[in-house]
Parts: sequence; structure tokens; C-alpha cells
Amino acid sequence: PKEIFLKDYKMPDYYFDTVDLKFYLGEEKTFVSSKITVFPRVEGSSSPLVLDGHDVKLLTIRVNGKELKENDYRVDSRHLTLHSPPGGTFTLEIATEIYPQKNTSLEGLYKSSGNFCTQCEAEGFRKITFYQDRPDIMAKYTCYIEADKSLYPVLLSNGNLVEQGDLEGGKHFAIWEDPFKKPCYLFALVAGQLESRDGSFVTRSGQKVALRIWTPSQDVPKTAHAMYSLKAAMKWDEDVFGLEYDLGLYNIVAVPDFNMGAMENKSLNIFNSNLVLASPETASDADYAAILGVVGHEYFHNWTGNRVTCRDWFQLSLKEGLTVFRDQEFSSDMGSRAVKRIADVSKLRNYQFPQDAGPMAHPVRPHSYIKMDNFYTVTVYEKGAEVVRMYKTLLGSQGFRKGMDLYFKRHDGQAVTCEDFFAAMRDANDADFANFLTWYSQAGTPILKVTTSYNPEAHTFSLKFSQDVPPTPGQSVKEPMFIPVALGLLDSTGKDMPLSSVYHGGILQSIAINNKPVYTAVLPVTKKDEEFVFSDIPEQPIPSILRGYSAPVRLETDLSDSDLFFLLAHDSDEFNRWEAGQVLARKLMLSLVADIQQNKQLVLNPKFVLGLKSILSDSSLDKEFIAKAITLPGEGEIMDMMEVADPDAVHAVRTFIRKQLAQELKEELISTVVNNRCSEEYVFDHPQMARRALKNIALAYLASLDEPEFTELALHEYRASTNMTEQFAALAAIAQNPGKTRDDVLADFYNKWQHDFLVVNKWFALQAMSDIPGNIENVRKLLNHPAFDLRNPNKVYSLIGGFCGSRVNFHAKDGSGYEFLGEIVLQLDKLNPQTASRMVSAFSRWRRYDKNRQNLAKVQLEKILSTNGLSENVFEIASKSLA
Ligand code: HT7
Ligand code: ZN
Repeated sequence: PKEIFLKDYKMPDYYFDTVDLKFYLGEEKTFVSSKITVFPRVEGSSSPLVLDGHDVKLLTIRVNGKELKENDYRVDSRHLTLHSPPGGTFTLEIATEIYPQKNTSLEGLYKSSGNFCTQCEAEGFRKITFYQDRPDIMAKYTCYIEADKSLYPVLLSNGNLVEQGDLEGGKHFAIWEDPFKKPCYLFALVAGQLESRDGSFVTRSGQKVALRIWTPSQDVPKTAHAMYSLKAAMKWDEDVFGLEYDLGLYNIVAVPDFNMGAMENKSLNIFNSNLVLASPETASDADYAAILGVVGHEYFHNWTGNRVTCRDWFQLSLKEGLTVFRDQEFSSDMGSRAVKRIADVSKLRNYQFPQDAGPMAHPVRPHSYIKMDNFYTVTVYEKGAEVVRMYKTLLGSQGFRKGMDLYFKRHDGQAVTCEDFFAAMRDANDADFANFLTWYSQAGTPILKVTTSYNPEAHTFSLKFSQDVPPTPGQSVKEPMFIPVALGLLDSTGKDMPLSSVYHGGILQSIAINNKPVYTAVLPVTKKDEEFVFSDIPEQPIPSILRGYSAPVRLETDLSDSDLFFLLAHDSDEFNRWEAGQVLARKLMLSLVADIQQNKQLVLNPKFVLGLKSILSDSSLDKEFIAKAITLPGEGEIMDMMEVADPDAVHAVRTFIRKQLAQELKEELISTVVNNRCSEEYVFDHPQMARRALKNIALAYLASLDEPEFTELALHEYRASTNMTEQFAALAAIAQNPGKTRDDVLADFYNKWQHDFLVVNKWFALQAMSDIPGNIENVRKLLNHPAFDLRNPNKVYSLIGGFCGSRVNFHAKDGSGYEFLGEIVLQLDKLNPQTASRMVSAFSRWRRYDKNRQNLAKVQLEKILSTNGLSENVFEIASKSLA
């Protein structure tokens, strides 16, 4: 397979101005014709025009109305080349045939539950017709769709509906016209039996927008929350960024078969059903929150991605990092900022940090790829969002807004690069961003060490920073990064001290704003070693470093346990308050892992129990914050900090601490469950969600004790629940412990919900993730369950993805987990390479484990790689994992 490099980017030789598509949808084949106005970049040039095409049968090709002869062009399995196009502007007409019914890859045009739909990002348009399938080709599209009226009563594409009507033979047609130029990855078509929930939104300049969310008719009642989310997102983007919607219609279609979460096609978003459909009985608070975030995300792409798009796919984070940042801010403003930040940072640590430390580590803007689909990663998305957040931290809200305004002013209607975004931020603020661009080019999570000292005579407080970026594949030597460190200093009563000046680089600099001291300062750490000295500090402070997690680094401080307990009790920055507890928990877990490995008896530090007890009983705290603060760091996070990851020891330690805490805090936990019951009707709002989150975690702790009293309690909660959040939490609490009750409740849950495929996926995932030893047998059985289907990505993510998340069973010493995944990847690769390559990624960190596990995983990777006909997707991940 061919590797593509950023350094090889070349402007296209030809641009497209208008594209008229015609689709004749059929039961065996679909005819597609395109009529494109083409013009050369350099007037008069007639270099060959190379179009991409994959699994497309060419019928005819015409230039300026004249059919080409065979020696005028060449077709191979991936391209159509016109040897010598006419010198100036010309029309190109191509007629092709495709087979959506056979398309299980879910890219291009395919069928999902009887309906036609498309997925063109990143390079799926080439499976529809021959085209220059690259994002810097932006054109205006019209789309004619013809299909059987009774089978496909709804015909949708991008833009405005300009004409529709009936045809002979029970057929009908629709013509759509999109007035905005777009790259082909934003093209979309949907045809099927769908009904809509209709809403409307009036933009702040008075334009009325019709909003439609399309699903099969029985699901329309479950779209209310998605509609609410869409309206909230439209309003938020106007309020925060001054950005309005630009067409009279916004469609969302939910489909059950979809490789990712959703797709931002211009005015015709296509969503995975699980990110649209919700009712209190069937969807959890986490599902509601995900719907809000993703509906917002796709809507925000209308400006950051669609109006201003990427020059090439290496620039993906230009739209994705920025849009994730925007959806994170939206969700923060709609709920609790601190809790959202904690959730986002946890995601970064649990998924992106491991990627950044493994064989698939790549910069936010990768240097090369074999298959672009493999680079829709947590690094491009989540670390990319952190990079955007750092601009805001450095410039402040107003400065950031000025940068965004300039970005749109300069680049509306263009396909641009990460440097263009950087330049808009810099120029709008006259800012000095020093070496900031290395965030786009260097992979690896920087390690930031800080040592502090107080001088009681001089009343100064010094922070010495030292940074290191670890080597990553292809990048052995690293430059220092620009790390904005938000910092506060707490006095002995726990209050923030006023900060007005700091020595840096031999100069005393004022950090006061309008002559007023600040309570959180942002220190620009740009060198390998750097010192900042605060003056006028009357007493020894406790520093709160990296407030709000102001940069995506691993922070190592010289704070003592008592400093951390102090921060846990007092920090005004809620993120750092939580973080102090997590640092303590991580230290504790690592030392207990060492104990277990040396066969020592495990003893839980009573101070830790007291610290959590005081959080649990502090009624002044937000309940969702308490729920986060009493949640232990994940097993992955701890394994990531070990020289050789030991899944059994880490799992045993986490289980031990959970049980000890449950034992010691039994009374508090029981009253937390009892006092947080609620008979109010389900509402997706912060107070109610916070209450449910706290109650559910308390129940999980208690049930971990596996005592009849608490099994009864969990059963009671399961039966009394009127919403999925509490019902599923009670089921999960019970499912921790093997036995008859577990089996009965799991069976009861399935019987209750077997008609609802989204709930059944939760049921698959819960069982797949189970740490009960020997669970592989059950997972193999579930593979043959009538509700399971390898062709549906959601089912694969639930069952196979869920299983790979179980430290105990996926990493079983006998290799049974690895063998299972090896088999599945090969079966899946024949159906859907994108999903297969996501699954094979579970092997990528095999070198982190002991020799025995390494050998077992390596055998599977080698077996996969030696298989004939392997997709480029799986090849890329498997070969990089072994390299
Ligand atoms: N921009 C969308 C990306 C996407 C995608 C990429 C590859 C394969 C399938 C896909 N479905 C959607 C999603 C987003 O970030 O908004
Ligand atoms: Zn996106």
C-alpha cells in the first residue's frame, strides 16, 4: 500500500466549478451520472486529469458533449485518467453504475435498514462516481434523484429542494440545489421510508429555518431531545461566536448502520441512530449528554469545516479539533463547566495519552498516512481541541473571538491549513506565539516537571519548570513546546492570594489587569528549563498548578500528600480540586500494585478514606462533582504509568480499594442512595443528572461488597427505576458479581428491551466488558445471539469493543482474548475495513505487557498481516503496531 505524505501536497491541476449529479436508484444497481464544469489552474494547460474511483463501473465519458474513445482515457481499479483534456474550461460527463446493496463498507452509497444513504468523508465519494476526491476541490452541486415512490417516498440531498414530481412506473424524482461551494466529502443523499419531527428556528437576523429530524416513523417520538439540542446549538453559536445558519432548511437523518457518530454534510447531517434517538426509558443521561454534544458538534461544523474547510486531510484537526473545542464549550455552558472539563480530561488521559505513547503516536497534524480513515483519532480530535483551548487560555475570551472573526473574514469559502488558523489568532491579537506551532507537528505528551520554593525573607515564591517530550515513532528528537500554565497560590486558610507581579527572564513583569491583581495567572513556559518568581507573597503558599488543565501535559510536581489533601479540600479551581484527589489516588494505587506484586498484604491509607468521606458528606458541593471525585482513576490510566503493565494486579488493586471504601463508608453510601431517590418525572438538567450520578456511584460501591443486603438494594433500585439511567446503573451494579441474581436480572433486562436495538447494545456491552474471570465463553456465545450482527458497527463496538475494554479477559494469560480478537478482525475486514481497523487497534499497545502476553499478541498480529486480501485500513494499524 502507498503512503501519502503532507510534504508532497500539490495544488490540483484542475478545479471544478459546478457539478450536476443524477441518481437512478434501483434494487440491483444504481446509475449515477455527473456533469462537471472543469477548468485548469493554469489557463491553457492540458496536463492529464486524474480522477479517483473505487468499485465504480464506467459506462460512458464525454468531453464537451463528445464521447471519448478508449485511447483517450485509461481506467484502472482506483483511477480514471483523461490523457489530454482541452486547454481551457470544459464540460465532463461521466456515466457510471454502482451496487449500493452489496456495499457493506458503509462508505459511498449504501443501504441501511432498507433506506439509501451516503457517507463520503474522508474518501467515500470515489465509491459513488469518478471525481477529484480531495477537499480543496470545491464546487456548487445540484442533485437529481429518481426512485420508486412507494419504497423511497423521501428523497433528500444538500441545499434547497427546487423541484419534485411523479414519474411513470410508480417512480418519482426530486431536484436539490446547494448554493454553497463544497468539497465532495460533504455531499449527501438519502432515500427511503422516513418521517420527520419538524421544528423551526428564527436566526437573529430574522431568517426562518425549517428543522427536520428524519427517522423510521416509530422512532419520531424519540427525537425531541435531538431537536432541543439543535435549537440550543443554533442559539449558542449566535450568542458566543456571532455565527448564523445560512440556509432555509436543516435536515438530520438517523441511520442504524454507521461507522462513526455522525456526519456534517451541508444541511443534511446523517447520524448514527444512537446519537439521535432518546427517551427517558431507553436512553441514559450519558446518551442524552452525547446527543447534545454531537448534534452541537455537527451543527458547528457548518462554519468550522463547511464554510471554511481543510486544504487536505492532514489538516483534519483544523476542523475537528476546533469543532470539538466548540462542542465542549457548548456542553459546558449548557451544564456544569467543571464536570464537563473533568470528563473531557479523563477521556484525553484514558485514550489519547496511551495513543501518544504507543506505535500509532502521531502529531495533531499527521505527516503521513496510508488510509485516512485511520486518522480520525483521539489525537486529531481531543488533543486538537486542547490545542485550540490553549489559544483561548493565552488570548482570553475576547482575544479568541477576535481571532475567530478574522479567520472567517479571511477564509470563508476556502480550503485552508492549520497555519491559516494560527495566523488569524496571531494577527487579530498582535500576539507572540513563539514556538506554539510545534503542537501541530510534534507527537507525544510532554512531561512538565515543576519544583517550588518559598523565600520567607524576600517574600518570593519560585516555580522552576522543566519539560521533556518523549520520543515517538519517526521523531526521536523533540523541541520544547509552548505550555501555558494557569496557576493560583493558596494561603493557609485556603483562599487564593492576589498575584500582581512575577520575575521572568530577569525582568519583573506585571500580571495585574487594569491595575487589579489576578487570582489565576497564565505563565508562558516555552523553554526546556524556565523559572518564574512571584513577588509580594507574604506567606508560604500551596500552589494550584495547571488550573483547568491549561495544557495537555503530564504534570509532575513536588507537592506533598498533605498539600494535595489541602488542595482537595480548598482549591477554588474545581478541576484542580478533583485533580488533587486523582493524584492521591494514582499514587496510592501504584504503591498498592507494587505491594501486590511483592505478595504483601494490602492496606488502605486511612487518610485517603477520610479525604473521600469529607467530600462525600460535603453538602455544599455539586453532586456530580462529588460523583467524579469519589471515582477512582481507570485501570488503563494506572497501567499507563507502569514500566510493564500488569492488568491483573491493577484490577485487583482497584477492586480492593473500591471494596474497602464501600466497607468504610457504608453508612454514608447507604444514605447517599436513599437520599437521592427521586420520583419526579425525568428531566435532562444538571441538578437531576447530578443526583442520579451520585446515587448510581454510591450503589455501585455498595454492590461491590457482594452482600445480600446490597444485592437486595440494587434489585430494589432496578425494579423501582423509571428511567434507563437508574435502571441500567442498578443492573450494572448487580452484574459485578457472578451468580443467579446476575443471570436472572440480565435475562429480565433482555426480555424487557429485546425490541429496542439500542438498549440491546447496552446489554451486549455490559456483559462484554465484564471482569468476571472466563467471560470469553459468554462473549463467544453472544456472538451467535440472534440480536448480534457483525455487519452493524454499533453491535461490533458494543460486543467486541466492550470485550477489549476488559483488562482481565482481553488480556487473559492464556491468550484466549487475543485469539478471539484475531479471528474477529479477519472476519470483519471482509465486511467493513473501517470497523475492523478500529478493532485491531486494541492490539497496538502489546509491547506494554509482559513477555508472555507480548508473544501471544504478536502471533495474532502476524497472523493478521499474513492474510491475503487484507484491507489497507487493517494493514496500516497492524503493521505499525508490529514495527
Ligand atoms: N466529520 C465526521 C467524520 C466521519 C467519518 C470519517 C471516516 C469514516 C466515517 C465517518 N463518519 C463521519 C464526523 C465528525 O467529526 O463530525
Ligand atoms: Zn467533527
